[in-house]
Amino acid sequence: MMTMTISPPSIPLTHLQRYKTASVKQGLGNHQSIGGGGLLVMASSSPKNLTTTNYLKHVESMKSLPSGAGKISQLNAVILGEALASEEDDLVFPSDGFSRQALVPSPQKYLEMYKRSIEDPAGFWSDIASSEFYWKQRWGDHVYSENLDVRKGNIKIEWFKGGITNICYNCLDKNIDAGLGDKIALYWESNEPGFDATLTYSQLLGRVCQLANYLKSIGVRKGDAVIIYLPMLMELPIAMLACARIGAVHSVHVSSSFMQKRVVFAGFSAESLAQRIMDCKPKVVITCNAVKRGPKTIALKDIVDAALIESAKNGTSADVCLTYENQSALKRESTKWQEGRDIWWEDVIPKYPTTCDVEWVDAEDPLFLLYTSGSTGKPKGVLHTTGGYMVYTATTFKYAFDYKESDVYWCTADCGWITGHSYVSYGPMLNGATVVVYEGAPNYPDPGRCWDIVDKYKVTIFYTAPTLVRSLMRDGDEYVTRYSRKSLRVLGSVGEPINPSAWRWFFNVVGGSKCPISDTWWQTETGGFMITPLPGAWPQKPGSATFPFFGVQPVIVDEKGVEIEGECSGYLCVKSSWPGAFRTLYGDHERYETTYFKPFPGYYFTGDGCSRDRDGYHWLTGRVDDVINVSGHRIGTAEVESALVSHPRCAEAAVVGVEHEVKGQGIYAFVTLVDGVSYSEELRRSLVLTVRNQIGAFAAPDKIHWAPSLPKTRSGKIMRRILRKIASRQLDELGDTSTLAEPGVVDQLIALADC
Ligand code: 6R9
Repeated sequence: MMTMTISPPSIPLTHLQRYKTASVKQGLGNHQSIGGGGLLVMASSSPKNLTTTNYLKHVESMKSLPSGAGKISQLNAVILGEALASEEDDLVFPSDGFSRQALVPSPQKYLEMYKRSIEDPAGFWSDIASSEFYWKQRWGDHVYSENLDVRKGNIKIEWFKGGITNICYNCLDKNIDAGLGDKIALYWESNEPGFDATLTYSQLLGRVCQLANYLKSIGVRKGDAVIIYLPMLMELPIAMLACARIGAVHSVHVSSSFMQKRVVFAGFSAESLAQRIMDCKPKVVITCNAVKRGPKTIALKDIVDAALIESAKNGTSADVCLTYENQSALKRESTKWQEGRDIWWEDVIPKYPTTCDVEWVDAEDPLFLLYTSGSTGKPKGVLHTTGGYMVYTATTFKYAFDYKESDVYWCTADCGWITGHSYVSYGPMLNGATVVVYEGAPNYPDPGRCWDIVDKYKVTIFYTAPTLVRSLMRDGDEYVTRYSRKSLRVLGSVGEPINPSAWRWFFNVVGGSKCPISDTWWQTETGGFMITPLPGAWPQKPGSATFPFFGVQPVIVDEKGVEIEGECSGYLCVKSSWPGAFRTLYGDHERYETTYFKPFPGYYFTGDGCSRDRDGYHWLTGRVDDVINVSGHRIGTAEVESALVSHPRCAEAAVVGVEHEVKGQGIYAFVTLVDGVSYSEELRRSLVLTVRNQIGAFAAPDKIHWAPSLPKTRSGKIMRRILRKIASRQLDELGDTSTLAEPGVVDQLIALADC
């Protein structure tokens, strides 16, 4: 086995220690590891070359669970419809009624499907791909081919190669052909109550085609990159679908964050946008002049202008900046304009025809790039391709939310996040769903806005992030209970571990104890859900993402990369590929292999810690690398540090994550000033502003801790373990400080903790 290239910190066993898990079965016993060999598979319809079925053990515990409900003698269990009255209640069974109508109504049914998906992935996925999607031409002999083992050569993942399709066609034309033309595709709700709009599937197709025709007219071709920097207007999914229709590769950037409540604007800064423009060299940037978030107006185009100036200095400029006039936020007269480059959307797009031929693409042609933080300063351009992503997002959406044609679905994510790609746009639309898109802030004009929207559109599936749940929970139940919410059927959570008390509040108060919660664990890299409840199939435990989705083999390994069985805690990896997996990091396949496949050869390494309890349930314990998860946004500590040290008065900085009541994790920065500079409130503000300007508001440190010097080893490595303990004030757990070059530094830091 290759030597490890990471030195992960020890994983806290918080979940196993903190949460009592009701046992429905004795421990999983002595499983035999089947080792970590990656498979080089060229699969047609033959099963994977597996010698044992031990890999299914982690789901087998479910065999002993009652199928569907019935009053269970199990202590601490409730059935949908009953409130989780105490902290001791830790199993929520689907009711008979819910299970009866569910796509997967029992653990047995899940096991049967899951087993097939693992033993015969080619058969399982090709059955779905051919029955539920349109292919201009079927894929070749191999449904998939993969190598996830760096020891056996380059990492490669391909699904449905040779298959010719188009995801926009599958989202729109195919649904319209099936009779859904007059069904509402998008309900759009403005920041200002009372302003809204709708588009049916046929109308949406018309809008998409107009933009697609325009893009073609300015020379955008298959494979060209298009940067989209739009808030949650209908034009955002329209722009994504238009790119997909003509085979262009979209790259959407967060322009606002629904998830953060108090921070009204939390988008990327001009500098980070410039960095992405330089990386993917788009022909066109699509934006709007401004957006309103709550009472505040944000001039988005100013940010794009600044980014384009910055990128031009480095030799990359976009020829066209297509700008939507968002009239409720800013009139065109007040918008700064560069003649020749800037074009008003409303002036040109409506003139183009409402039909546009589809560019048929290979399943393995790129669909989009999405930048995400890594543990170095440079963001990673995660690349997803077309066919596998299409099949995977649609299928995960359908099963994890137990989708029905009559559902009205609302996901609060911004499309600049992977959640907005997979579960605002593609997954739901591939299923012909009706989707709510909300432009504004969740607490505007007051913290009841979400439930006002739920009632207005009769939302049945509501999917959000724990950070929002926690912040609404703090505002009090009255804002929720004054609305009926009786349409709600299924709730969902994503972005970070949901703590059991937020889960309970979401379940009891928001869902009135009648809605299961799908706590979906997944990543930008995975394209779609990986570990998630199937709401009618098995009981949920507040705070656990439960069991793997079809085709996903999660394994927990120790620091040597050896699989651990049964009740355990370790690093979460995935064995073998799934259709929605990312294929590379744009322009840097080597970094792709190094980051994700070298730490534990034979596996995809997720960067997350995970515990598995004795019932086989998975509990995600957070990132184990140098990435902080703030309100569901991944921020590399190195990114924040490099922004801080760019300040002329900052000599050195070290950033760690700390627990934060609302945001999940907060950013805590230790800052060493240049010699002779003394600390002041003004300097603190100026440092925070530097980070806001360079990365974005969401990355602004919550705390600056003045540090005359930082605790380092003799080889000069900052000991973050100690900084984390100081940041969380766990001063009696500092551990061994003897390897520090200057142990006295620690006392100095503690003394300055509250300055
Ligand atoms: C979809 C998304 C991925 C990281 C991931 C993990 C955390 C996401 C979670 C969760 C526990 C969940 N995460 N969902 N942790 N339970 N249900 O969030 O993608 O922005 O790439 O972040 O978020 O740490 O590794 P992305």
